Amino acid sequence: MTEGLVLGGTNNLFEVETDSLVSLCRIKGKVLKGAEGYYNPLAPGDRVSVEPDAHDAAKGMITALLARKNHFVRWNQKGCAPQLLASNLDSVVIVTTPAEPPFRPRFVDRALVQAQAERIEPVIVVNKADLGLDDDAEDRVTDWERIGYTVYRVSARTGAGLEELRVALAGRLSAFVGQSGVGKSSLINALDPSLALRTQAVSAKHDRGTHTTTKGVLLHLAGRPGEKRLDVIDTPGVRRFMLHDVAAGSLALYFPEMEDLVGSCSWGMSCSHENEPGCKILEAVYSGVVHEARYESWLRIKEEIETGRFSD
Ligand SMILES: Nc1nc2c(ncn2[C@@H]2O[C@H](COP(=O)(O)OP(=O)(O)O)[C@@H](O)[C@H]2O)c(=O)[nH]1
Ligand SMILES: [Mg+2]
Ligand SMILES: [Zn+2]
Repeated sequence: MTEGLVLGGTNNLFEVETDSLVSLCRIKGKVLKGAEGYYNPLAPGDRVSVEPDAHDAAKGMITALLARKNHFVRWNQKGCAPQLLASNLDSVVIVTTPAEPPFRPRFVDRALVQAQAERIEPVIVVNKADLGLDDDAEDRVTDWERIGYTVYRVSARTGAGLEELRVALAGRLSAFVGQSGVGKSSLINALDPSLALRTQAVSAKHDRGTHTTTKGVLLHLAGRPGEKRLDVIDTPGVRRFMLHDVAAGSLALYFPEMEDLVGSCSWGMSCSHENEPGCKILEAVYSGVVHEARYESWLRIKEEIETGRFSD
């Protein structure tokens, strides 16, 4: 029995790395203990026990899932189940763009909440900075920085900002998440030019990227000489990021600028923060401590959790 790292896979066939050998593995038996209830049983970053095939070193059987440190999940509405995007992360890199596809700050706000709920450090990457940020994008990016998030403004195309990002990710396992076409694969390529991931032009017709990455994959990127390597997971582009396992009542705890106000409203913990007099969160919105757009994100996510319907 050897311990292996899941690099990728679909259905019941997974690429598992043991030492430096990658083998194609199936799950032994019908269910993998600890992996029940998800859209997919395993994600890149998972650690598993592998029984090597006695006759073929390129094959094996997955016999057990080792305990996860954390997992990054989104609700898959079509599949009606939580979808594992990556496991055992040190950081979630939330990639967004000022344009092409259009700036979607609410996607970022949602992914921030999910990362926060899993206690995984989020990092925001504004790719395609070469296209320029308009006032609206600049305003939201500045606000994320103000409330304590780290934001990197980069361009996979020109290479701007990539040095700092690479240094920040060295020695860590990070998952790149974002809508299709924001440049996740391009960024991963640019961080290590020896890789040749497939990137495709944003389809002009739909003004969003075509799905070139249909499954997640874990890649080891070489750092500069003397630098630690970067382990990154390229995740499939998701159009909608719905939350999983976050209760409406605790949502404000995952908004750092609201967190400390929870419980201090006149109506205490029963305040809905929507119209009550003496609501400290509404007061914070009026005084600018909470950005109106962030409050709007909070409202919509709360509505989504309460109704089960995506609201954007
Ligand atoms: N202008 C500009 N285009 C970029 C940049 N990074 C990626 N792209 C383009 O955006 C498109 C989608 O990139 P891709 O990496 O496939 O996105 P993914 O779906 O998130 O993996 C491709 O046409 C890339 O050439 C960038 O920094 N600036
Ligand atoms: Mg891609
Ligand atoms: Zn309140």
